[in-house]
Amino acid sequence: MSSPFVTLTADEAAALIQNGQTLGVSGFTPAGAAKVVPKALAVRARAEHEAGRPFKVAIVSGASTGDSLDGELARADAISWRTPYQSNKSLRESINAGRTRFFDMHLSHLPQQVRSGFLGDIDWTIVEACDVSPSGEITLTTSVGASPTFLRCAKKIIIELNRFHSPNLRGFHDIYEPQDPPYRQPIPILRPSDRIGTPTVKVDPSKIVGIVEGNQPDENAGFEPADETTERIGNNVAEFIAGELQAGRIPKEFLPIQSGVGNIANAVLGSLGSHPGIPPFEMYSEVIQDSVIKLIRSGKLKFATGTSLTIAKDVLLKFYEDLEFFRSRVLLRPQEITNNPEIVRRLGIITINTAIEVDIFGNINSTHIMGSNLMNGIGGSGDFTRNAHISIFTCPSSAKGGKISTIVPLVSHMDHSEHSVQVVVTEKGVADLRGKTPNERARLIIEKCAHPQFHQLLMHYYEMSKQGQTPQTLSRAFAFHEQFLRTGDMRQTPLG
Ligand code: 0RQ
Repeated sequence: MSSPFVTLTADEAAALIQNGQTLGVSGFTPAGAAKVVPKALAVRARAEHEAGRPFKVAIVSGASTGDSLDGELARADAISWRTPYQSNKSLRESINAGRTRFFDMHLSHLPQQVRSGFLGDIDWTIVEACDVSPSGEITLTTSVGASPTFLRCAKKIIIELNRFHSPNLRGFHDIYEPQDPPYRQPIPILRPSDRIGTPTVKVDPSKIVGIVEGNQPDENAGFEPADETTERIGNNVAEFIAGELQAGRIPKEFLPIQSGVGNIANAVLGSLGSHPGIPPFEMYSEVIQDSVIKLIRSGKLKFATGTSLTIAKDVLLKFYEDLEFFRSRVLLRPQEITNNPEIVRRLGIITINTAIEVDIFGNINSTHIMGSNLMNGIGGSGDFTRNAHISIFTCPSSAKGGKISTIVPLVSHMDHSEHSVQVVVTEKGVADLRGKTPNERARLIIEKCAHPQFHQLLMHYYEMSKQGQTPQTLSRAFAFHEQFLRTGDMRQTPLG
């Protein structure tokens, strides 16, 4: 059947979008992100600016996107405000310079906040798809993110039909949008592999203004091979989990794993895969990375569900070659479902996320450098951590060539409080904080996780503060950070 939809060029689609409008875009990481229309929109924004006219749009996505979206639009100074997560250098600069308003939020919250109108109207949604039926059934590509909600709530829809992706992806998505309170029902996922929704997103076809055809791979950056530090962190996590299993604190049937994004997360999964004390397992996570695909092929991972398939181009091409092998082993869901607190708590997920810094009481900063500058955002780490069976945070014990201690007296920004954080792991060791008082936590974190270069300084701080339930010397709590900002090195921090 021929398509009833108008075909547009990327420039024609971009010309429809007006200054001041809000766009809900597909993408969770660069996987499945809209690519060609945002790039054309950046060109349009530059032309408008040159003509002396204002042109900025608001961007709401699933999470981060690719450089064609966040990067091009930020460099064109075309993003008025942005939520909920980003990881693009140009956009980060624009946010930290105050040119783009950014507010962070837990990723599971986003779709409900959009539906409730907290973020205003969504004028357009631009969603990447691998197939659109004449009746408006959309098969998404390598991510689901918040696209089902954008597609339902937006006034108008532009589809990027990306021929790079296999049209046979139909069946890899499980689309389910919960009803909003007070009509919400229990979400009926009892096992990671349960399917509860539909394979496609059904929209009112009259809202589809046009289809832009393209053929572009996702713009995922590859991973660094595991180095000594990330490998040690990975091994420490695997040893800890294997020990918990042996001690009976994780049931013998094992529990699903969630793992964040990045090089450390990739190395941790590699270590879990090769540890003989860890049985074949399942993942209930948000991002499915390269290492996950490797583990599925090896048989160590039985099933993985997430909201994005964030894998390198060559890994994705091989995935498409073996699509039938993966059909029963990989499932993509909306971020509202992968990150849903109800399900995380019900399934008893073991969560593993990354910190920028950790304080001696177990509070975590995942988002800010030296208290002020945004790195990426909280992502799904809060959704998972707060509701985990066991919540683990990892980071190297030092950063910037040893000049920064990631273990500090008090975090310079707090994303996850000591009440949600159970285990801290660096390449030096594991601090199991469960059942420990703040005083016990402080000694344990310094002893097990801090870099030896900072042991003495941290112990000095702890000893000089030793009073009350949570010992703290308020006037020196940020002495490490102040010293870094003054000299570029925390190692000679004066504590007085
Ligand atoms: O700097 O980029 O200049 O080299 O921060 O650090 O060690 O390379 O680690 O890439 O895994 O990122 C927390 C940011 C870690 C990430 C964070 C500097 C360091 C380096 C990056 P360079 P690494 P990663 C999943 C769930 C969000 C929360 C989460 C993240 C750069 O994992 O955004 O897990 N997480 N969400 O040198 C100054 C410190 C530093 C520091 C590191 N203490 N002070 N700089 N760096 N520690 C995400 C989703 O939901 C989609």
